[in-house]
Amino acid sequence: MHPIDDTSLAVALGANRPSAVGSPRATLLAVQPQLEARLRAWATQELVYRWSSLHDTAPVGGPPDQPPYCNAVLLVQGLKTPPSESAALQLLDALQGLEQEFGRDRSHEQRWGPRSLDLDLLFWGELRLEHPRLLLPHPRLHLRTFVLAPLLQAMQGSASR
Ligand code: A4P
Ligand code: MG
Repeated sequence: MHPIDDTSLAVALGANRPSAVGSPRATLLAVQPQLEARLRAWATQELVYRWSSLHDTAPVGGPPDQPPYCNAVLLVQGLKTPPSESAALQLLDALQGLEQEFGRDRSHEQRWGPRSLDLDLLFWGELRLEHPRLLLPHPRLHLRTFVLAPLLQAMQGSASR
């Protein structure tokens, strides 16, 4: 088990609607290298990536008839940048840019409804934020098996750079 330390950062991935590249599972596979590249550009340094596998999960909340989700978590380690509000907001911009590239359109969505790609920042070290655009740690992190199970798996997984 690789412990989470005060520089670790985690991103949750979720999808339950097709994107231009295909099914939610195909979307998450296509997103993986792009997310690594965005993180590397944001951090301007080499990072260590620990990925969970892809988990097929039953929807939690939202409309009653929404399709099942594919979920995953990426745990990032080796960051030298100290956690800060401005850097975290830049990272949120990068995550939302990637969501848009995979067809996310928030203007037509219901709360917790179907989406082609959701990228949530779970935590960055011990940074606590209550910014209008960004709450850290993610307020529902501890309530959701579709986040906790892949996070635990990422903590146990092997590393890539
Ligand atoms: N925002 C605030 N804090 C954060 C953060 N830590 N990370 C703001 C990312 N964004 C954050 O997000 C709405 C706004 O939250 C953003 O504009 C951002 O500024 P969103 O992506 O449009 O909506 P969301 O993700 O639906 O919101 P939320 O409240 O994070 O929902 P959850 O908790 O992610 O729930 N069931 C299964 N099985 N798998 C899922 O992945 N996901 C949801 C969405 C519901 N049910 C699910 C799943
Ligand atoms: Mg989200």
